[in-house]
Parts: sequence; C-alpha cells; structure tokens
Amino acid sequence: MERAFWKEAVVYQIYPRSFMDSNGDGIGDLRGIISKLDYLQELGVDVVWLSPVYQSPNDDNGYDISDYYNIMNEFGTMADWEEMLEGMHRRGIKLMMDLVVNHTSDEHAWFVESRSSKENPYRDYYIWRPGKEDGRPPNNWGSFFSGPAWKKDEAAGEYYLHLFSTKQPDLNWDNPKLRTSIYDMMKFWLDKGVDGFRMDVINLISKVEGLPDGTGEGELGDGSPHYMNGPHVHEYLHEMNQEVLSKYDVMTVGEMPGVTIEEAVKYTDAAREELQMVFQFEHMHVDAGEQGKWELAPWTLHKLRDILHKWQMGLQHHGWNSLYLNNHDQPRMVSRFGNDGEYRVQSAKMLATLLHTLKGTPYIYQGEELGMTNVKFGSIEEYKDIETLNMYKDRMDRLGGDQKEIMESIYAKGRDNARTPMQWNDGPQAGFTSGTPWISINPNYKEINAAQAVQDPDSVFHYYKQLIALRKQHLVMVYGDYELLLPDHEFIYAYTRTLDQEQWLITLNFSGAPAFLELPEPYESAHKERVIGNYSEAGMEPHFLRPYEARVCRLS
Ligand code: ISL
Ligand code: CA
Repeated sequence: MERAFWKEAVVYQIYPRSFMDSNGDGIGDLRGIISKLDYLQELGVDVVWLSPVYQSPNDDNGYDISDYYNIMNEFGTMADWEEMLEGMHRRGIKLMMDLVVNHTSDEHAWFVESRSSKENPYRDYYIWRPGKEDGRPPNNWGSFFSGPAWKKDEAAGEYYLHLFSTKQPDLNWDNPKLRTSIYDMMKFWLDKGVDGFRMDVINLISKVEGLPDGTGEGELGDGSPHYMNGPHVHEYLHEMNQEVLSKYDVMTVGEMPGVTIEEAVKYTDAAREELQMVFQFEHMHVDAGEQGKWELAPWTLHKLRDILHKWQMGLQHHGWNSLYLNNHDQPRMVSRFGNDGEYRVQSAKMLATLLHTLKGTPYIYQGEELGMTNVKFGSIEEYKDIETLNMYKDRMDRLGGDQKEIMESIYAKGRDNARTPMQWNDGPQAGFTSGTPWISINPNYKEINAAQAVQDPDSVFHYYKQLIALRKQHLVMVYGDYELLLPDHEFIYAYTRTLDQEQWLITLNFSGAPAFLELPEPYESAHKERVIGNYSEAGMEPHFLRPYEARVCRLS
C-alpha cells in the first residue's frame, strides 16, 4: 500500500458563478468564495476543485477561455484570486484549478490570429480544413452541443473544428508549439501556488490523422472513435507530465468521456507517469437511451452496481478511481439516484455513504452536502445552459419536437439542475446575492439551505462532516480492498473493505421500501459493530434495511 495525499483527500467542487455573490451583481465571484472558506473548513474537505475563473466571454460559463493568464472580470481580480488561495492554504485546503485545453474561446488571441489568414504563425494552433467539393463540412462529426462540429470561417474560406460550441474551437495538439504554450501556462499557475489541475475533456486532445467520417446514416455521424483516447493522447500526457507535472507536487484528474477501464489503467498507472485519476462516465449513462442522454431510460441498481463494481475491480491494483455521482454537468444525485421527496435526507446520506466507502477519492459537488435537488423551471426562457438551449432549439426547429417531452428530459438531465445558486439561508435569494441571480434559485431554499443544515445535527451536512472525519481516522476507507457481496440483490448494494486485520461491511438500500438482508457466511454470523449509519441505531434490525438505509459496520 503506497500512501498518497490525493488518495486520502476529499475534494469539493466549486462552480463559482453559482457559489456566492459578494457585490450584488447576481453572479458568484472570488470574494464570495473567500467569505465561505470557513464553511468549507468546517465541512472538513481537503481540496477545492474550482471550475474555470479565467477570462471568458461565457458562451459555456468559463469553459470557453479567452485569456488563460487573467481572471474573468465578473469574478474579480488576480489580487482576489491570490487572497482566495492564501485563505485556502491557511486553512489547510489545497486548490485544483480547471485546465481547459482541448479548446479555447474563439475570442482567444491565438484564434483571432489563427483565423486571420492561412499564413499566420498561429494558423496551426487550431484544426482547419477545406470543405468537401460540394461545400459541405470536412467530415460528418457532430458537436456535443448539437449540430455539426465544423464552422466555416469566411476569412480564408476554411472550416475549423469545434467539438463543443462554435465559440470553442479545438486546439491542434499535434503542433509542438501549441503544446509548449500550454505547458508554459500551466507552469505560470503552478508557480503561483496552485496544487493541481482537473483537466477538461483531456482524452479528446488527439484526433485520428485524416479526420475520417464517423459512423451513422444521417447528416451527422458519431466521430468519437476518431477523437476519444486518440492515437497520441498518452504520448502528450506523458510529455506534459515530464515537462510540467513531475516538477511540482500536484494532484491531477482527467475528465474523460468515453474512457474504458483499459484506457483508464494506462492514464493512471503511476509507472506510466501520466495522470493520477480520471473521471469516467459509464455510470452517468445508466439512465440514457440509445439516442443519448436526452432519451430517458429507467436505471436499475443492477446496472449501476455492475458498472461501479467493474471500475472498482478494474482499478483495484493499478490506477485509482475518482468517485462522483454529480457535478456541474449532471443532474443532482439525490433526485437522480435517491428520492428527493419523502426520503430526501435519508437517500442523500445513503448515496454519500456509497461515495465515501467505495475505493477511490470522493468528489463532492457544491450543495450536494445539503441534499440540494433538481429544479423544474416553468419555461425554457429560464434556462441558461448552452447544451440545453441548443438541444431545445435543434429538437424544436429541425426535428419538430414535442415541447412537453423535451421539457421532461431537461427536468431530468439538464445541466442547469446543478447550476442553480447555492442555498445559504432562507432569506431573499437564499442568501446567494443581494441582487438578481443570473439563474433562478430553486424554490425549495426555505427548507433546504446551509444555515438550517449547519445548526441541525441530523442534517445531510453533518453526515458528510462525519464521513470526511472518519476517512481521516480509518485508513481502511482509503486503502482497503473492495469485495462485492450479494451481486444480484435487487435493492441492496453490499460490499466489504479490508485492510490487514480491519474489515468493514457496507450495506446500502437503494429503495424506498424495507429490504430483506441476508448475508453469506462468514458475514452473516460475524459480530458487527456499527461505525456510521443514516438512521438511529434504535430500531435497527439485522435482517432488514429501512428505506434508503445505509449501514457501515466493523466486522470481527
Ligand atoms: O455535459 C455533458 C453531459 O451531456 C457532457 O457532454 C460534457 O459536455 C462533457 O462531459 C464535457 O464536459 C466538460 O467540457 C465541456 C463543458 O461544457 C463542461 O462543463 C465540462 O465539464 C466543454 O468544455
Ligand atoms: Ca458578483
């Protein structure tokens, strides 16, 4: 067992636009974060992952960067950022910045140069191609945000590739000059004291030579086999490691749609010197149909457990898991995998137990520790997310969609579910802003808010605090081997974690009804001492789990 800080840590993600507004303009900002550092310290997290705070025209809320070296005006100044970092470090909290380098904004100086002419020295920083003979785009790849992944630029009559919005042109990682520019920029932030990076869609940076068409009948094909885990991605990440990461004491996690276990082992095996962890997406697809995330399909514990189990086993000895059930791109976990009505508190705690007792590093998304829920806005006008809005327009205009059905899928899957402002108290605008918030507050803030949670010892918040503290006291939570029990149970996810003589049993009921529990021997007759649970010990029955009950026991 090789100990490492980043394996023992708990990470908290801040989406700055929605965290805390300090000046009443309705937009969360750095001084807002500074004002809430004591709250994070009380919760006990070790690391903050901060979504992008760089200069950006905000086509995709900061994931479209126009200047990597400066702070977005709406968020504050470099001096504010320095004060924030200092405040975190003083409290023993590390900072991971978001590194968005698959693409920039089309307003980035490199792209402005690049598009100006074919001869410009920055031309090759991006991916330009002439159209097909009939004027169609160079290939049939679709963008993640609806429509084709190419846009024609009139200046030189060529198309540029954008896997995300038209304002997020993809960088050309095959150009060594571009790679050096990125490494320089990373060093700039590391020299300022940053402790690590979360790397946005970092497994998309290497595209297959010739950019071949993707499969599919219609106008748009699936190009992903030609850009996910592409031909040179490991080479580039190893180079980044050698040039930059290995020279600092850093924490790294790569966000990787379409990553497989085989690939994840390569990205995270320490011997290969690339990254420490990846965010995989398989479990985020359990409730998607064949048409993708917007086609709603029921999830089952069987499907979810099979995926999580596969990843636990796959990275048990090489590599390391990152554990998450939501973030700024995903619906709220309690609404998706728990019950956000009658059993909101119990199911939020049950899911928290899962995240903190599987093997890997837990990531908490802001508001998760309060059991914040999805939101249903009455009209599309209240939504702000570019992915949601583009999909809505595409399905309404082009595909003649059924408006009610589209809204249902937005309610279930839209990214704005996670982006409504933090609910700090039951006062006006949930204490997030003294002005008008950039996106509406979830109307349930009077009941669900931090002020309530902090003073209520039975709150979701206090349960997270306990889980985080337990991790510091019991290395079995971090390093213990994982073993699955009851692989076919319809409602209960049960497993053990074992480190030397220490063995813990985790039993989680994923349903709103009591669930019958019978363990195989020797677990059934073992002596069980409860370590933590989401119901009181009174009323605990050995052979039943109460609705959404989570129980963690030490076996002897
Ligand atoms: O949000 C998604 C779920 O449909 C994904 O398709 C998402 O776009 C993908 O996971 C990549 O996410 C990251 O890069 C995007 C940005 O919009 C996301 O916020 C970011 O997390 C482009 O930079
Ligand atoms: Ca503000």
